[in-house]
Amino acid sequence: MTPTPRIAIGSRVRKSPFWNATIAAGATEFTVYNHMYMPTSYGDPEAEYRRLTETVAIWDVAAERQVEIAGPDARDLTQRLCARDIMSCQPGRARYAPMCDHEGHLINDPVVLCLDNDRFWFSIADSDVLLWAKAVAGERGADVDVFEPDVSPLAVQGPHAAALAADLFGPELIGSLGMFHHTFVDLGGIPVVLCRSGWSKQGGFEMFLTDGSLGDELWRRVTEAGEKHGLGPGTPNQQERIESGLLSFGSDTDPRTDPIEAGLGAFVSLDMDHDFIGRDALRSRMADGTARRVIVNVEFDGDTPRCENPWDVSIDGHHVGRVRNAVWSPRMSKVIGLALLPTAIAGPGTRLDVATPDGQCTARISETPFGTVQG
Ligand code: THG
Repeated sequence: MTPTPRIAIGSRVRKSPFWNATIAAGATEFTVYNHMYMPTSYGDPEAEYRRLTETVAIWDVAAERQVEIAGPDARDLTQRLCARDIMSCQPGRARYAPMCDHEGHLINDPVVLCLDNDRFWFSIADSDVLLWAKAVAGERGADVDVFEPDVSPLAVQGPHAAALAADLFGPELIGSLGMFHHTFVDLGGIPVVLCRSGWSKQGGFEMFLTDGSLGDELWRRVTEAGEKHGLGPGTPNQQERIESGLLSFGSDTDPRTDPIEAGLGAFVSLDMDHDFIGRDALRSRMADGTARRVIVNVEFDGDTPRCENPWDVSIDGHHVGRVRNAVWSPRMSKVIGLALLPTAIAGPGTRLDVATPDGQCTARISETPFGTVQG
């Protein structure tokens, strides 16, 4: 058997402040995300899924790097960069805000935190938003600073996350912190911005550590407090997020996917008066029906290998699109996945032939969200 290749660890790709802690906790696999290493496994996917859905997991998501925009024009520039209304976003609130290029293609889907009326953080998915934001600011002559602050998110996700957070930060604070609300807190000398957010539908919080030298200390505090809540290590979880319908930019999407095709229509403020990059292109794509594709849920009839490259999908021998992700779903007890297909054929029930590296297999388009109707 050919050996599985390994990714070399070196100084060009940045390490998270939680790197040592994740290695000590037994991380076995990393990916490279925003030019940083990010853990993707601790070697026991079943235990990690159970922790996330039944108790609480701690995730190193420092690779969700921050881009700060600060200064008199910060709100205007942030709005220009985001396809969702930012003008009405108040300090202490955050918004999941897709970003487009001038052709209306999705280029990132950050969580945007409004820290103050003239200060925003883009907590980014895997693409170079810092360069893009600097270029747009420079070309527009915007009166802002655009830079990367010393900020590293650490997530706790799962049904016991709120009880854990209450132990750490106090029940009053946690009781009053709504979804996508955030606040500056000092955790016994560790400065964090605490936000109720995270890339799962299990509930949870993200602690944006604002002093990268305190990574080990924050990890230790959280894991000690988490012991009685059943906390253990985990990572952004492909099984749960596909079951729950959360987008993975760059994995589910290709370079020409627009946010409507990606299922983010609810987070795009197309009718807003304020202009944003890609608004006109998106409006005309919508008007002439050229938003021709959509990401659909699929259910496979049997097992599949790991989806390391997109798999061609055909119907009656005609190529129609690609499956971009497939995982075993504990909730559905079958392999489920996501495919980018023409809208015209994307109705639930449509049968698909999928070419995997192990051979042809069959699948059907299922409902969104998964499990809502039995077909
Ligand atoms: N947390 C932070 N930064 C991030 C992510 C995160 N940056 C990259 C990546 N994740 C961005 N992707 C998402 C995708 C979905 C959501 C958050 C980040 C999300 N969606 C909810 C939903 O779709 O139901 C709620 C959206 C809403 O109501 O506005 O939470 O996880 N810091």
